[in-house]
Amino acid sequence: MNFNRKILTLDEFTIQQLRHIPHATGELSTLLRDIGLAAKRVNVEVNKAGLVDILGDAGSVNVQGEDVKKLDLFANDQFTGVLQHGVSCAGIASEELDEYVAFDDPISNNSKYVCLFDPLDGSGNIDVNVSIGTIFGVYRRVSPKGQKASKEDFLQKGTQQVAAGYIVYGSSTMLVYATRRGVNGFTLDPSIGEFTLSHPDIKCPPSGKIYSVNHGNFFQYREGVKKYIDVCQKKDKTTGGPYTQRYIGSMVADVHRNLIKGGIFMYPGTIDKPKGKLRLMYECNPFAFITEVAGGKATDGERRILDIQPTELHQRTPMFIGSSDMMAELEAELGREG
Ligand code: AHM
Ligand code: MG
Repeated sequence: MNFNRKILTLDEFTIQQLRHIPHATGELSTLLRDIGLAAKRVNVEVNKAGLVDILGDAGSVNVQGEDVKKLDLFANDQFTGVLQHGVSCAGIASEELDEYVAFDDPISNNSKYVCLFDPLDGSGNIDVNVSIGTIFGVYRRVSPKGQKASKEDFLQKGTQQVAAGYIVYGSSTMLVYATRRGVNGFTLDPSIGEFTLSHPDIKCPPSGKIYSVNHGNFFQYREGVKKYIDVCQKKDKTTGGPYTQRYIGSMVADVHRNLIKGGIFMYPGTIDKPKGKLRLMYECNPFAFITEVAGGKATDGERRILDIQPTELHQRTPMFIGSSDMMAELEAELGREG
């Protein structure tokens, strides 16, 4: 065993990174630590999801006579709970809640940040043991300190994110987060119960060979998207095509893989759902921020995702995200649409 290798935990790394930022108060590192704590609790439950199913399904009562909570609601409670009881977060918004929640107590009212999250994305995959994840974006509040957070704190453009990240509950559990300084990945070491720095300074390769899209909707996509899927499938010496198609149906796992290996993920609008399925505020914006910091791109087909002015907490948007060269190929096809 190599005792000389310094293994940095999430907390150590974050404190070190943020120490260099002028006027940093440590609130962001505290908030990220809180998220790490909730992630560990959710991880424990995700790992026994199959057992919970045996003991009693959501909405039912387990053998101890306690209510069994759906895992996505459990995750929502965990993330909300750590942020509410921490010192950095003035309020949250979640895929699981219709409205944002402004915490109303003296500490929270003086906190610097708000956090928007999808506590358990891809939760339809839990019962078949496929990777799922948590996605979060952190914004500096714009309302004055000393009072409750307000709607405008939660409806900021993605460019205003101070940090964004995700947790993938997969073959191992990883937490990846970005600030403007870079993207770093931490793998949960179950033997010590700590997230440890395993993927420092993640860069999205400019080109890749993986495209991820729900092919079942092919005939519902706009012309440029269909043409681009053709490009992905063509043998071509310059692009290195045909590319490989990979689609887990869990955005966290799909985008994580493409971020590391290079690739493009698409959730276009369809004839039936012109805005697609994914939510701008807590699914697309965090990934757009992470991917851009890592050197990639994210658009809705026309605009940069991060530039979209939100009007509603739960609004949807088409999303195209990934390696810059592949995004340029896609944009060329979209630009040729009649
Ligand atoms: P969810 O928030 O209800 O879990 O849905 C989001 C998920 C994404 O993780 C994934 O990329 C997408 O839905 C898959 O949708 P589809 O089955 O339509 O391809
Ligand atoms: Mg979701």
